Amino acid sequence: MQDRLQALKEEALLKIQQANELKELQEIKVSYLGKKGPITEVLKGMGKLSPEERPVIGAYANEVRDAITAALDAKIRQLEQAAIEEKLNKEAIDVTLPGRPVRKGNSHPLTAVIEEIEDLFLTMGFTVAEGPEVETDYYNFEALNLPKGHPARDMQDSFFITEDILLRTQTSPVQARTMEKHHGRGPVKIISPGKVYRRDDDDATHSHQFMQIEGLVVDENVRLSDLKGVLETFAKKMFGEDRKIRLRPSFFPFTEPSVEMDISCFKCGGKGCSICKHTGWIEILGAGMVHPNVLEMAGFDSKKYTGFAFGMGPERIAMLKYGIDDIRHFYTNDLRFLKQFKKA
Ligand code: 2U9
Repeated sequence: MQDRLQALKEEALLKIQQANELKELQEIKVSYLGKKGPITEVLKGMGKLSPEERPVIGAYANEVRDAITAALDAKIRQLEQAAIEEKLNKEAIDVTLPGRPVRKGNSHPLTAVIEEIEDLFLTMGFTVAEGPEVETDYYNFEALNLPKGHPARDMQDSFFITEDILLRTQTSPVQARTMEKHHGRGPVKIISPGKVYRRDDDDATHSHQFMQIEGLVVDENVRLSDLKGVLETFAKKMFGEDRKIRLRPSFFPFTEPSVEMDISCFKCGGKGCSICKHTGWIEILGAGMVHPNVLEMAGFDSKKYTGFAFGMGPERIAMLKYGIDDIRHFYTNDLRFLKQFKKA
C-alpha cells in the first residue's frame, strides 16, 4: 500500500507539473484527492491492515495528500502568476512608444477674431451685451431712427417673418434695448457681437448671414474725440501699434455726425498694394455720434446725454488679417480651410 501511495504521489505530482491550465489542476485535485479518488480508495483499504501498519499508512497517506495539495496550490499560484504576467505583458503599454496624436481642434477663425476684438473692448471697460436674433421692426428700425417707409430700410433687404417680426439686420437693436433698460440714466458702455441677416445673394464678399460687432457709449459730455480715441486704441491693438487711422465723413440714419474709419494698410504700410487697392488705406468700420432721436426714443434726455456708436464686420477683419478672398469659406466648414488656423 505504501508503494501504491508513493506511485500515486509521483503520478499526481507529475501531472501537476505538466498541467498548464487551472482546470486541469482542478480535475487532478478531484481525481486524486476527491471522495472517489485513489487515495481515498487506499485509505478505505486500511481496515485490512495490521494495527501497526495502520498509523504508518495513515500518516503516509496524509503526507501524500498534503504533498499533492501543496503541489496543487503551488502550481495554481504559479499559473495564476503566469496569467497575471501574461495579462500585464499583453496590456503592457510601452511608454516609450509615441502616443496616438490627439488632433487638437482650433477656434474657428471668426470666433478667434471676435474674441480678440471683445477682449480689446473689455480692457477699455466695455461689457458684452447680447439680444434676440429674431427682432421686432421697432427695435431693428424705428428705434434706430428708421421709421416705417424710410428709404434707408431698403438698403438692408430683410428677412421678414411677419409684418412686424424679422431676422435682425444688425446688432443695433441690442443697444436700443440696453439703453431702455437704463431708464434714461448713463453711463452705457457696451459692445454687442452677434449674427445678423440680410436677404443677399451669397458671393465672395456677401453672405445672407454674417457677424457684426457694434459698440455704444452713452453718458454726459461724450464727444467725437472720445470716439476717435477709442477707435485709435482699437486699431493699434488689433492691427499693430504703427497703424495710423483716419476718419472720413459718412452717413448712417442712427448717428450724426457719421464717419468711416480707415487704417493705414498693414500690408504696404500705406504705399499702396492690392490689399488696399493702392489707396494705402483699408476701411474697417463705421461709427458716429448717436443721433438725438435715437437717444430720445430710448428714454435719454438728448440735451443732457450724448453718445457714440460704431459697427464692424468680423468677417471683413478676418479676411484682411488672414488674406482670405472668399467670405463663404467661413460657413462651409471645410476642414482643409479651418485647419489652417491652428494656433502655433
Ligand atoms: C444705436 C445707435 C447707433 C451702430 C453703427 C455702424 C456705424 C456701421 C456697419 C459695420 C459693418 C454695418 O455690417 S456692417 O456693414 N455698421 O458702420 N454701425 S454706427 O450705430 C448705432 C447702433 C445702435 C442705439
